[in-house]
Amino acid sequence: MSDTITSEQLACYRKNGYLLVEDLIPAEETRRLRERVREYTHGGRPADALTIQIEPRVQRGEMTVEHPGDGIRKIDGLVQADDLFCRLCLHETMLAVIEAILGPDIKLFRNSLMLKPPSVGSQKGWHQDSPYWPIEPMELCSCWLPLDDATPENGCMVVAPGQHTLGPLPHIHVTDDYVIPPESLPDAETTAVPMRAGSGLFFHSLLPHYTAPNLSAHWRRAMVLSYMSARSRYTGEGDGPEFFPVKGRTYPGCVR
Ligand SMILES: O=C(O)CCC(=O)C(=O)O
Repeated sequence: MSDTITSEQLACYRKNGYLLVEDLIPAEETRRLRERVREYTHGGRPADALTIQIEPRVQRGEMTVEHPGDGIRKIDGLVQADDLFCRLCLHETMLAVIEAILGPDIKLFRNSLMLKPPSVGSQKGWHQDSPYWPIEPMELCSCWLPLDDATPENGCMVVAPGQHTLGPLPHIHVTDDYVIPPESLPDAETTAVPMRAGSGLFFHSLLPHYTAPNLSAHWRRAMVLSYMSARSRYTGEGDGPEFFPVKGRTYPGCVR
């Protein structure tokens, strides 16, 4: 066991499906990441290598924003395109926690910056991540790391502790989302997890989670890095993409 995470913390992760590690990265690093994001969204830093998703209501013209950067919902590909985010993905403390959970051979499944601009950011309905993802076993671990303080008002994470043990739940398509129907998560206890910027919420890919719309005057930007064991298998069409190598070995017949 590393010094970063105790056996009690690991047991909590296995039982509840999540673990909060406050102040995972230094405040100065968080500030630099936040500034870098601002350069992409508002400062003219070239974003050609990134995949940008606009808030659906802004995209459809149902809502107007002062600056195009105020209408962005998601940016994919920062780890591959940006030195600061690449370093974050390989951050020593982050990887110590991931290694304690997943073992020594690790690949990155995805990296997304999730933005909730003030008064614009919409909710993300209750869902589990694994039903979205063509990976077996359904045992990925994401680190959700807010670059701004995350509060119930601006859309911090809300989780259903322990419900990852239910296995994959049904999901249905609704307007702009793919969610667990309420009857499939009856009477589940839920917990909001407010976090300081730079803290990390590590969560299992079967843990049901939700974020509220940002009704506040404050940004909520969060980087999410989803890691998997290099022994995982790709269950989509073909051999799948070559995933970003993080640490350790690659195994024949497993994710590339
Ligand atoms: O950051 C958010 O608002 C939602 C993130 C999320 O649900 C996810 O990454 O699975």
